[in-house]
Order: sequence, then C-alpha cells, then structure tokens
Amino acid sequence: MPAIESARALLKNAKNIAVLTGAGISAESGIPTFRGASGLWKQFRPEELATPEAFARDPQTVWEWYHWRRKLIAGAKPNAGHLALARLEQGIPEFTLVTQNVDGLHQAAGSKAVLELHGSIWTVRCTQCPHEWMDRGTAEGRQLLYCRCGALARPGVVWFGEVLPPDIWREAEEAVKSCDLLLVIGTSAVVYPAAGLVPLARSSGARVMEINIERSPIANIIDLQLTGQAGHLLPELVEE
Ligand code: BV8
Ligand code: ZN
Repeated sequence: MPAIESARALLKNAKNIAVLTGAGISAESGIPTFRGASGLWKQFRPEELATPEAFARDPQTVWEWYHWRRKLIAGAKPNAGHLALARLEQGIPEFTLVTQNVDGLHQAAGSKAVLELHGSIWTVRCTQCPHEWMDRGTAEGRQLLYCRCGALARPGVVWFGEVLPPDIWREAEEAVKSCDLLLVIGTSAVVYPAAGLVPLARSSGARVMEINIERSPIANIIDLQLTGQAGHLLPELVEE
C-alpha cells in the first residue's frame, strides 16, 4: 500500500494527535531553514549566534540577525502545510501542536493549541527586569532595543544553553505521552530536548509518522516516513 494511503489510515484511526514541527514547515513560506538561514546569513551558525554568550559579547550582531529574520517573517504567510494542520486540529478532539519555530505562522494559520518550545521572535524581554512585551516593529540592522527601565532588551526566544519554559515543556511532554499518533514535520531532529519528544512518543505507545524532504536521524525509530514537502503532502493527507 502506498505510504500516503497508510498515512491516511493512521490519521483516520487516531483519536489523540500530537504534532512536532521544525523550520521545514515554514520553508515554503519563504523562511530559510536553519541550515539555509545560517548559510544565508554571513556564514554564522545558529549554535554560534543563538546563545547568551554571543549576545553578551556582541548584542548588535545578534539583534542584526533577529531584525533580518523578523523582517523576513513579517512578510511571510502561512503555507498550505500550516493551513492543513489548522484544519486537522478542527477534526480531532485531542490535538496539540508543539513547535520549535519562533515565527508564529501556525497561529497565523488558525492553529489554536500551539506550544512554542523555543519562544517567539515577536516577544522581546528585558535583560534586567521581568518585563516582557510583544514588539512587531521592524527595526533596521544593528539597532539595539531597550526596556522601559532603560536596560538592554533581548529577543524573547530560548537560546542554546538556556532552559525551555518549564510549563510549556511539561505540557509538550504530556501531549506526546498521551497521543496515539505523533506527526513529526520538517525538523532535522538534532536539537534537544525537543527531539527527545520522538522517542518519548514511541515509548508511550504512540505511532510516529515523519514528513521531511530528506532522511532525518529519527528515520529508524518511526513507523512511517513520507518523503516530500510539507506544503504538498499535508493537504493531501488532511483533505480526506
Ligand atoms: C538546553 C530558538 C540546557 C532561537 C533554538 C553542547 C553544548 C551546549 C548545548 C548542547 C550541547 N549538546 C547538546 C546541547 C543541548 C542543545 C542542543 O540540542 N544542541 C544541538 C545543536 C546539539 N540544546 C539546548 O541548548 C537547549 N537547551 O539544553 O538547556 C540546560 C538544561 C538544564 C538547565 C540549564 C540548561 C535549547 C535549544 C533551543 C535553541 N533555540 N531556536 C531562534 O530560533 O532564533 S533551536 C533552533 O534550531 C530552532 O528553534 C530549531 O529547534 C533548531 C533547528 O532545528 P529545525 O527546526 O529542525 O530546523 P533545521 O533547519 O535544522 O531542519 C529543517 C528540516 O526541515 C530539515 O530536516 C529539512 O530536511 C526539512 N525540510 C526543509 N524543507 C522542508 C522540510 N521538510 C518538509 N517540507 C519542506 N518544505
Ligand atoms: Zn527592564
């Protein structure tokens, strides 16, 4: 039976679905993936830029990277993959969408139960006081942002070496432990603890299906692999 048929059958029998997405689901909205993005952006790698050390050492360069990405994301629209997941959520009583992305495109597509493991590029927070706020402005280049208290502000995202928001992480673990089907879409599955949700689903008895344009490290622990673009495959999967 073709993989898409088996995938449809898995979807039809699922009562409780969890989804884990990565940068790949936003690729067709014109947002380069991390491998693409870092390649595209002055040869920096996220592991070098998305860290508290990099920000302490050179906040202008880190803000320049985030201003560049905010501008890209501000001009991007959810693609057919994001929209298909929002439709799927409507048809399934128990549905949780866990994302590693900070672009907010799942919410823009109409998804409701979204857990942003790594925060949002649209929130900004103070480096000194507890103040955190939404900022949709598109400042230019190397401009630094400041809090009302006068201290330097930083992007409201989780950097490498930083802990994930504890309550969001706990909710994501619960969702994955209680689902009977986990869809893993557009992630290289190399960043932890997010990638650990896949073996956690398996050990909790869920079936796991992956949608990716290439083979990822989880390929040998999943039940079904659909190779192709999320923007093409998800509408086919969800339409039925
Ligand atoms: C933590 C937010 C510790 C910011 C991100 C050594 C030293 C230091 C740390 C570590 C270490 N070893 C391991 C670690 C832990 C580290 C980690 O996992 N490192 C990796 C690199 C090995 N993790 C952390 O540091 C985490 N925190 O561990 O805290 C701790 C514990 C206790 C107490 C104190 C501290 C924090 C990790 C979060 C980092 N923040 N982003 C921002 O976005 O600006 S991670 C960032 O990169 C993304 O959020 C995302 O999660 C990750 C990239 O992954 P993907 O989303 O998968 O994207 P990628 O480009 O890699 O892949 C795209 C995929 O899509 C590909 O497979 C491609 O084939 C596919 N694709 C492309 N197009 C399509 C497609 N698929 C379908 N359709 C298409 N059209
Ligand atoms: Zn402040």
